[in-house]
Amino acid sequence: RRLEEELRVAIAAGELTLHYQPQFRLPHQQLSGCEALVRWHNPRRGLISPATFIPLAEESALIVDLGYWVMERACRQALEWDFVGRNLGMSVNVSAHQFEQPDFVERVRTILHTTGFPGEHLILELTESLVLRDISQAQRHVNDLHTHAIRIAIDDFGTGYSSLNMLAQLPFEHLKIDRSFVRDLTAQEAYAEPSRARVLMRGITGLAHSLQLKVIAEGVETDEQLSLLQELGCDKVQGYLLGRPVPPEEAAVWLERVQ
Ligand code: G
Ligand code: G
Ligand code: MN
Ligand code: NA
Repeated sequence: RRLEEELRVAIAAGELTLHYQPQFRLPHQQLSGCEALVRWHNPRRGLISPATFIPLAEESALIVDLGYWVMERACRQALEWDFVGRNLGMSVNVSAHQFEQPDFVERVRTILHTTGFPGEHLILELTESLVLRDISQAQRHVNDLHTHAIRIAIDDFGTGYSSLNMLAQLPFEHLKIDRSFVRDLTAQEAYAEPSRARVLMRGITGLAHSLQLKVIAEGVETDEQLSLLQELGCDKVQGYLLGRPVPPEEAAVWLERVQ
């Protein structure tokens, strides 16, 4: 309750910032874009993780305002970094509550209009649990987003229980493999079965490609994971190995890695 109140004030007071984590295309590891990740610097509490305050914001209408704030900020940043001229994509997370607003697409369109950022450089990351709550609304929103050339990624793929159902009904562009799968590829624990994890990963990429979807793996932390993912047909990668989420002033390190 109190934290929620503080978060409301924080948005207005400009205490939220965005960090950006690079994404790379395989096999040559060219930069393909980045994901915007929100951070909250509270003067009293210090840095508060989104893992703490996003779920809190999701309990109220706050997540909606926060979501549009992030989207607009990320679009402006991408323009500043010349994502259009360099053909890069900006990925932004969208919460269930935000996506379910009847005027969702309208608000996104307004952001594109006021910032001047073209929809073809925007990728919205939706978690799979959200989209199935109202499949026909989701289909309408996805179709409307496509008329603005906005692409959609299913985030945390494989962790929900209705992944395949969703793949059947919604035409997305990207499938983002949850990092638990990436971890399992090279897991050393006694209970782990990396060989099964690899078969599963190859199956998922094959399935995705048959549906014309690109596969992006998140949470890539080691060279071994990276080369396995490449071998198993993954199209893009994101993770600490290739770049942590950083504030905009530190993004120059990877922004120059464009071919
Ligand atoms: O960046 P980090 O790993 O700390 O993020 C923790 C969680 O918060 C992740 O699940 C991530 O998707 C989520 N998150 C980060 N930024 C945003 C945002 O702008 N909007 C939403 N809805 N979730 C976010
Ligand atoms: O759920 P979502 O994919 O939006 O979450 C992104 C979160 O994953 C961010 O909070 C980011 O900090 C975190 N993250 C990014 N790369 C890695 C990684 O290589 N390992 C781990 N453990 N977390 C990562
Ligand atoms: Mn995400
Ligand atoms: Na994820």
